[in-house]
Amino acid sequence: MQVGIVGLPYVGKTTVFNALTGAGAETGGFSAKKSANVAAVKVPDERVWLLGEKVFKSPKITPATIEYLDFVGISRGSVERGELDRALLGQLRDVDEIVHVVRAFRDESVPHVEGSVDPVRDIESLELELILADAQVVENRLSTLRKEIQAKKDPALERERDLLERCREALENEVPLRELEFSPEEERISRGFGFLTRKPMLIVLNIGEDQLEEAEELMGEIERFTSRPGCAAIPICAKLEEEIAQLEEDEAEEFLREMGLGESALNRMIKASYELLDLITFFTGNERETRAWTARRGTTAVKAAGMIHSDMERGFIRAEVINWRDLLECGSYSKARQEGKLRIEGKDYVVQDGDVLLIRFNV
Ligand SMILES: Nc1nc2c(ncn2[C@@H]2O[C@H](COP(=O)(O)OP(=O)(O)O)[C@@H](O)[C@H]2O)c(=O)[nH]1
Ligand SMILES: [Mg+2]
Repeated sequence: MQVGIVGLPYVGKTTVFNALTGAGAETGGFSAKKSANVAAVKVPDERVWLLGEKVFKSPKITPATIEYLDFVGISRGSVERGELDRALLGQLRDVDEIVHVVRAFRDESVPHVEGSVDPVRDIESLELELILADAQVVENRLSTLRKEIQAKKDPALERERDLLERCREALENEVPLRELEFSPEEERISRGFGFLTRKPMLIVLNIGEDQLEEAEELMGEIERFTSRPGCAAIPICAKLEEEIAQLEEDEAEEFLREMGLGESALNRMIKASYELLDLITFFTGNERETRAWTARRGTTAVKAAGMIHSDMERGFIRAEVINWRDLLECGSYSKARQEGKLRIEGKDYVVQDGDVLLIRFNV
């Protein structure tokens, strides 16, 4: 899974990125480079470690990962001025989710491109840039599509045109595409365009250390954005979390407790991302490797098999399924089987969060 971090310049995008990944990328100052910083983080999930160490006893344990991409700043007018280059936009169109970092911290030494700190205005300006970027894609496709339809009447092309006309109307009214209802076919077509405003968006309100007490109030001020379909928000004190990311695990826990922060930014962001994307985790294991997999809720056993190996999808016979906790209690597959705790499921079985799957297949 890929998550793209966007926002105005100097709002703390790279600081958030460092807090999440511990990558230590350079913060402050306009980055001259056009490409995004990229780093993968392991999804913190004790279940895969428990299964790996106590049940499968495999030398290799592979947690799920999320790749974070830290983009250069987008400011008001960026799209119109053609500042976002093709490669960058292309990269952004491929991400599964957008994290929009919004500045709430006050610090005279850090410039603000709009001259003042105003989260509501900044959320609106960035959203408008994303809307304009999508509108360009829609316009370009519509103009070639019209010619294609003139040359050859094709119902599939007409359906695509109708969809894009609807998109255009929404974007003209500054409505993000997230808010439109698409049929499964429309969803498939729209996915090919990688519309930025169709992607789920997590707003990260970057608050200062001195604003921890005000966090709830500050979140309240942006509620009308965060309560929209496909949106969510969390407050993060990025600068503090960046420092925490440099600490050893037990030191970090101690520090978080002292500051009254509870969970780390990484944990909170990953949880929020999973909820927003409606993701679940399932597991596989044998004597060689224990592994966590991320899938959309509603994924069927045969599709889950396909994530592991295409042969498993093609030759799918059945899945043997057990909840991770039950397997941990039994201690082994053979014990679980003896106790009748392994369920036999067919290819349409909807995989549940925490399932351990053993796929039987034949090719
Ligand atoms: N005081 C304060 N400064 C911050 C905070 N987050 C980021 N900064 C500073 O703001 C500047 C810009 O941060 P950076 O992460 O590079 O922003 P980006 O341009 O959005 O990637 C850096 O000097 C950071 O140290 C914060 O929560 N509080
Ligand atoms: Mg940066």
